[in-house]
Amino acid sequence: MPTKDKSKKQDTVTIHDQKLVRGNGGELHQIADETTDVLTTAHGVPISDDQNTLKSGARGPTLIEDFHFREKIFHFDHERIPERVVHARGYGAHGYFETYDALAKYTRADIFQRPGEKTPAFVRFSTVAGSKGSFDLARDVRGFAVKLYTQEGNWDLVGNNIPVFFIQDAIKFPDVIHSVKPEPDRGFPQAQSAHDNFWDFISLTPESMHMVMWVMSDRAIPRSFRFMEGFGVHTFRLLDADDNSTFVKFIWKPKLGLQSVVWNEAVKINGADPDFHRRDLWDAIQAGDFPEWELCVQLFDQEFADSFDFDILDPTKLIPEDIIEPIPVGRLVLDRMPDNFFAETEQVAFMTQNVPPGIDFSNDPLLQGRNFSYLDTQIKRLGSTNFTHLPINAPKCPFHTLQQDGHMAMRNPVGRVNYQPNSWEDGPRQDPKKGFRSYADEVEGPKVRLRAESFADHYSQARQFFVSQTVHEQDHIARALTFELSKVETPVIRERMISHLLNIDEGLAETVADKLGITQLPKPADAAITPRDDLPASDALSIIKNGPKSFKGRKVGVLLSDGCDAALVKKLEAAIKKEGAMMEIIAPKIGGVTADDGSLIPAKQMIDGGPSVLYDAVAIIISPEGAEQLAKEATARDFVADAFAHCKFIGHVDAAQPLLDKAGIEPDEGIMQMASAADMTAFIEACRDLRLWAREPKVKL
Ligand code: HDE
Repeated sequence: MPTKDKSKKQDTVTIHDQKLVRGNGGELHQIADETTDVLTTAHGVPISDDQNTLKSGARGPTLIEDFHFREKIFHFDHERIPERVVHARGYGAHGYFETYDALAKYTRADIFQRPGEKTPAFVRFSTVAGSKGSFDLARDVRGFAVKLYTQEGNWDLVGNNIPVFFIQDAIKFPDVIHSVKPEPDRGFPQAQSAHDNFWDFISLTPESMHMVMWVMSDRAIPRSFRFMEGFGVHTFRLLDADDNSTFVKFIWKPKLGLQSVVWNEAVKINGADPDFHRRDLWDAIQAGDFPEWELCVQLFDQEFADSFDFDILDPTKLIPEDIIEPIPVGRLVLDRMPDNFFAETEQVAFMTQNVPPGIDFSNDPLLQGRNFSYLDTQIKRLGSTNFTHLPINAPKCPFHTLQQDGHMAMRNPVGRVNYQPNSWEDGPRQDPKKGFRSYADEVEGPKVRLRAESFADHYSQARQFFVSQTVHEQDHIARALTFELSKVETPVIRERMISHLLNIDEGLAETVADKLGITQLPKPADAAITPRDDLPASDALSIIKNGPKSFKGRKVGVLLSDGCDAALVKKLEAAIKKEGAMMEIIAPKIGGVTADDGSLIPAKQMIDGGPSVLYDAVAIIISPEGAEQLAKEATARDFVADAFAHCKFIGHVDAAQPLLDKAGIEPDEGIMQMASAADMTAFIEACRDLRLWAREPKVKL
């Protein structure tokens, strides 16, 4: 029987007669009074029987008088709140932001004034299209929303892992989202863009072409939240103490480098572990392996904006890092999981309009629309204007509003003053010096519904993205487009997409057309501006060129059998640990294996539950008998065959050869012998490349 953990003392405070418990991060949560071990109703009445409803006789009807039953079921019936209309599936973690150098030259934002200062942060990663219960490895954009609890108010940087967006004007947002969500008549497909409605909309929306190239790349199937970048997307402003403005783009760069899975792997991971990304973050943080990102800024002035090839207000364009180098200004560390998923990850409310003094908006029409949308959506989802009273959303700096009442008001004003100006001494006052000021942008012009001509080039950066990729990444883009369009049932939509691809890269258009069986190439789509083919390739756009330099934070799946070489397992474990990587043991039985020295090595996974798609590299340390037995099992053969097909490094003992042969493995430099400690080191060093891409033409990913 589980016993109560008496060592975990709770830090409680009482405010307005209400007992609150302090969470690990200092935030306050409401709790039931834990001084009693007796189960009570929500009104505090002790309960004598929680197993049976009140009935008229043991076999009689239930009585309406049973207030305990009524309250219990009533509360259960109301447990759900509406899921987010987009980004419904998400996973969050707490941490902090640490400022590097003072940025006072550019901004008065308090968070950037004192080197070394730590600001509490909460981050929520998400997919966009799928519902709350969908799988993690959908081909999709990932949300990267950061709430920074600064000393001058919350700053929400609500970004994505892709630096551009599908549309240029917020008025098109419901359309793009409707098109990607399940089709309204049939209610499917879930969490997928591979269907007619999405590609119909996209093929009729040339401005989405740049984003589509990113979404068809491996950026849309990240290996982990820990290995992806985050982008603020829009151009923002920094304002100094005198309100001088500098334009800024925000980028989060993962310390562990970039990494994605391959599509065939993604499909299998979704079956093997639909929670792959959330489990990965949970495991890393629980193991004390805290993920980190550097916040980088691309700073530029009006003169640059006027001379740049594209409009800096256009959210379908980026500023290549070769043109404006991102400068690191601080680091984000995630070091604590929420105490309660619902209270924190689900109820957190991000809003683009949450900016502190010193940070301001640009006129990007998508950002302007977002500033309008995010407040609205919180009311729908959280049900009250008082959603800022929830601990996860409340500022952690001193604050004082004159707002009052409303549903579920938990922070109620004391005293007489609830208006301004007033004649009383107390109560908050506006402060023109300290307060938030908008940049005094000169605005004039007729009231029109127009798209700026400077937004008209939809293909040049799409092409730049494509030519910046390695051949492997280009091949993945071609395959992704082929897969997605193969699920489209209406031929004209497929052809329309080929006509856009012809404006991006002819070779790409021809490859995709050929795979789709389109023999006659359509005409290139009409372009408002002739697409440029002179934008230089940029290495920052490739994942493979920005991979890790070590195998740190990655996971090796180690397949063992009875009779395996215990000393070798220990050597491998040491090499993995030295690199800062993780190891998970897979065995024919969950109980583990008995090694050659008689020791019992426990397993985390049974072979059926631990396919190799869950790991970055695999090692096979089995006995001759084990190899013979495992060679007969489909799951073991798949374990090896998949690792090979996904270009992973495979370390193995000699005895494993029969299993490798049965799995159809052809030797190459990624299939490595394991007999000594030196072999283990060589194996882990090879793993730093993550995949042996040279194998790819052979296995055709
Ligand atoms: Fe969002 N978006 N969005 N979005 N968005 C929401 O707000 C919206 C856009 C992003 O983990 C909603 O609280 C409009 C771009 C993230 O809680 C909603 C437009 C970018 C999250 C909304 C955009 C994003 C959201 C739904 C076009 C990247 C999840 C629930 C004008 C820079 C935040 C919610 C979380 C969530 C509206 C476009 C990122 C409906 C109208 C571009 C990461 O308000």
